[in-house]
Amino acid sequence: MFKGKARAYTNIALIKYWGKKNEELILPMNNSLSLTLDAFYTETEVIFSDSYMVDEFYLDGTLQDEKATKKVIQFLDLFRKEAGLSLKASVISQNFVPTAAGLASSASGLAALAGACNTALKLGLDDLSLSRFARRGSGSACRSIFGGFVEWEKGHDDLSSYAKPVPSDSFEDDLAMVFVLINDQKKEVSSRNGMRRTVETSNFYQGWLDSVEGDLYQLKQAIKTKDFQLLGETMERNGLKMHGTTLAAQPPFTYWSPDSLKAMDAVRQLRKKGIPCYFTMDAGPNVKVLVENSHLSEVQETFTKLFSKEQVITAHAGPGIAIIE
Ligand code: FM0
Repeated sequence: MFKGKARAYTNIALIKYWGKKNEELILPMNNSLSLTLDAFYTETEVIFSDSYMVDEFYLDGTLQDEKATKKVIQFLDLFRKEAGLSLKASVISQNFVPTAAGLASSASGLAALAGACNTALKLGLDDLSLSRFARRGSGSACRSIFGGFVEWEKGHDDLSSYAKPVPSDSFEDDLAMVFVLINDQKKEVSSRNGMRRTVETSNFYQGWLDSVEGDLYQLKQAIKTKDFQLLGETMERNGLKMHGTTLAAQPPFTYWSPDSLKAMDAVRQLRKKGIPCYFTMDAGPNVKVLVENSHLSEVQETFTKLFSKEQVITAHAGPGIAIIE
């Protein structure tokens, strides 16, 4: 019997990963850059044993169906191949999120599973290799191996596509990210399907590709010089462009709901009042607001009033993957 357990934190991209050039290997079209956060994480244990007849996957105490388990099985296969064994496994995963708000993240989940497999099978993979493996589960998971600011180098093949920490002289310790949780009835387009449809059909996708490198350069400059305004403006612009591409897809779609617009507008109003804060969004209606700790209370107050206390969650920079037990 081989056993391992790991914890990984979720991350939010300031420069987005949007589009793959290789679907099987999950090689992205562009580099991305994220901040790992302390408020949401996953703990995953894996046990490989000859007493299991099939792979099974428990998430938050519930045995998962075939579809959810299939992704996990394919991921386990990568590690079984690396270790040269064929034992079936049981995967027990727990998401730690402040509320049950649909924030369960594939990034933290697959990063934690990668770490657990590495320990269980005594593979001795270093963090860069672990990042490559996590990438095969879900692209954004490769960034959750590391804490703080993290860049995913798109690379050109399996070996060259991985994440690494961005030197920052602890700039991230000055920052907070406020999550505005927006309830939405709409059925979401998954990030996987959304980016595929965009790459294949959106006339705006080329515009995304043409400008993302410039955004990344500016964002790295902002980190280097600890320039919060440049950081925020670049993040907000990049996120808006990503969401712009979906409107020109065939068929078109958007992740924005009326309350997302309300939150974005509130961020703009706060700036007008002299409070520097900036927003970004991912493949769902939630809005994430980046702010310095010195202005955090004003942002929290605004969104608690506009929405509700339960809908506002504050995160700070978080650590990289940890092996537990
Ligand atoms: O995180 O198809 O990693 O950079 O969150 O599993 O590789 O779920 F919505 C924007 C994340 C996409 C941007 O995509 O896709 C980002 C996004 P997969 P992911």
